[in-house]
Amino acid sequence: MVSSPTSVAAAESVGTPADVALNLYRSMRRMRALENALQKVLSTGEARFPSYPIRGLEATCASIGLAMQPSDYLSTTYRCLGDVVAKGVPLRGIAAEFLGRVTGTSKGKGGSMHLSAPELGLMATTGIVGAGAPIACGLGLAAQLEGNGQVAVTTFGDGATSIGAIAESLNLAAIWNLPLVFVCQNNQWAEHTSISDYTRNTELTSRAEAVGMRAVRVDGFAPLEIHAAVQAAVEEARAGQGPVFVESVTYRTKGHSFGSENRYVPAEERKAAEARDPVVAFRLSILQEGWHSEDTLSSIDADVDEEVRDAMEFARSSDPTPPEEMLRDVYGNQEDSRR
Ligand SMILES: Cc1ncc(C[n+]2csc(CCOP(=O)(O)OP(=O)(O)O)c2C)c(N)n1
Repeated sequence: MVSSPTSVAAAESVGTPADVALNLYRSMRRMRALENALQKVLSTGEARFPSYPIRGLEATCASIGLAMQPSDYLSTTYRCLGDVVAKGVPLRGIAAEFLGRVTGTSKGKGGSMHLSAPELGLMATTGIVGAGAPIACGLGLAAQLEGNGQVAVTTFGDGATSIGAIAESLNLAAIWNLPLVFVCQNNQWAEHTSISDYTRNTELTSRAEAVGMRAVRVDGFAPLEIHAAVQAAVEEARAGQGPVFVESVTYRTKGHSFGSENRYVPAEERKAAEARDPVVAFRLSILQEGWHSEDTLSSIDADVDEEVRDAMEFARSSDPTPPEEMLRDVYGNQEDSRR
């Protein structure tokens, strides 16, 4: 059964549906444009780095940004581009990190899978499937002990819900009533394995409900619905009412990583998802609802394209991270840790 959000009141607190729609659109458009620019760098061979496409997930990612305060904590995965953009990390720092430049968020030595910007609440980006959840439990516990109203959000794929770390984190968060929101970006594939091939029960909300946590399942192609659910979950967590699990059902329309083939994905399924492209479809529905004009949306598109052009130029003109940087900020480097 698809459960619905218990409250959409929180969504109204950030403006009218037209305001929310515009903010979501801008955020989704920024992700799309940056991803396109980074993919171009890979296609032309200008640079090489691991890249995990977020195409199709933009609405889910954008909802996080609107719901979180800058001081709230986020832990995310290697498929992090959208989450990181949504969290408010400047595009210049993201582009530079992907390209391995000293001006990147992690001085260019983390790369595309290891961005972090603690000053903006982006605490961890990890390539270990499911590892963001126990980190988020720690962040949630810290927030609870500090009592300053901070909330932790963690995002992960559907496959991660079959990892022990997620099961343990859900239980811990529930029993400790942590201010924590679990956002499952259910793109229906775990690398080469489809969801129905690795679990009998594909209603992932049941994983959270089993430990007594409120869980909601939303359509990953419906930006306002996702936003309302995530916003309500964050508000609940902030109010001390405990953790919430949000499952957003979307679809991965590209290969697992840049350059990997996806012939194993049923073509008709992929085509159906492509036809629902959240960025394109949402732009159309904003116009159809009469919320904003073509001029307004085109002006956002132009601003975003310029912002991405500037970010890529900034990254390209920054110095590559030198090898000697690799041993700095390393835990075992005593000289460095004393500074
Ligand atoms: C602990 C661990 N096991 C296995 C892997 C290899 N691996 C990398 S991505 C991936 C699929 C994860 O699928 P999902 O959680 O659905 O996330 P998605 O990539 O679809 O966003 C796997 C198994 C890993 N990185 N970490």
